[in-house]
Amino acid sequence: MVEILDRLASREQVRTFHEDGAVCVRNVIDQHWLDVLVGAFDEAVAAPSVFSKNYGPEGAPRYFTDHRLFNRFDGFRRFLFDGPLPQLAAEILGASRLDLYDEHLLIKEPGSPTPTYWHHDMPYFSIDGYDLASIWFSLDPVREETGALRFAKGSHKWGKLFQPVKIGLNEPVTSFDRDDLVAAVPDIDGDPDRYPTVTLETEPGDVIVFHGLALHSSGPNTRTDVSRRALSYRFAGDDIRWKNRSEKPLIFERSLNDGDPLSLISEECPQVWPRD
Ligand SMILES: O=C(O)CCC(=O)C(=O)O
Repeated sequence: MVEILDRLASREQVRTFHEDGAVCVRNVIDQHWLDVLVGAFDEAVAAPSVFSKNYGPEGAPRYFTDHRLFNRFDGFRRFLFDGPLPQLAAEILGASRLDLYDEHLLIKEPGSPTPTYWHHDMPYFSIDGYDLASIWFSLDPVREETGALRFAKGSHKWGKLFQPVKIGLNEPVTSFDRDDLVAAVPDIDGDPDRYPTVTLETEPGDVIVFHGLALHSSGPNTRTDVSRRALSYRFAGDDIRWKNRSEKPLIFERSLNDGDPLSLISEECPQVWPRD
């Protein structure tokens, strides 16, 4: 384990992540990095990749998403390798090494009517293991009415993998062939006593760290004057290995064999912690 002198997460925040599956850490990204990212977001929106999508209905303000940013845009590259997020993820996971699995841009434009339906991330990804943390943040202040993330507390410890859904539609993604997927996410909103939730509203600079098995959702962006420009990094820790879940991985051009380490595709999944 690399010794970290200036820690970014308190013991209490680490405990909250492991107990609830999600924690908000305030003021992690400084103004310099936020300015870099504003420019990088503009460049990414202007040059979508083959993986970009609009999750929302045609003609409505978009729920625009894309992946694979660091090797196309210098601002994202610098932020990934020189910014604070890998250290934060390593502290919270207690990881000795982290590889990037995915970068996910998620913009709910002003007035975007599209919610993010309840899901957890692990079954969408071509990996197995437990040490997977996502770090989500927005360049804009995020409130419940603009699409703040909600989490089902403790759901990462339910020991279940739920059927992936198209997150703007709540329809099953049919290409997955896992036999250990439990049919559907339960009705979390319909039974708040059984499924307590937490909504995490953020300011620019705040980040939410959540476990790859934590169920989460968000509402539409009901404000017509504010965007919700968000980015979610997926950091894979010590026990994560490749696992084929469908004919073709969702956000990769090629596959590995089950059990392979991500270091075999370090161009797409570079080591981000420890830093060289
Ligand atoms: O931004 C959202 O509303 C959803 C984010 C999400 O599902 C994720 O980061 O895994």
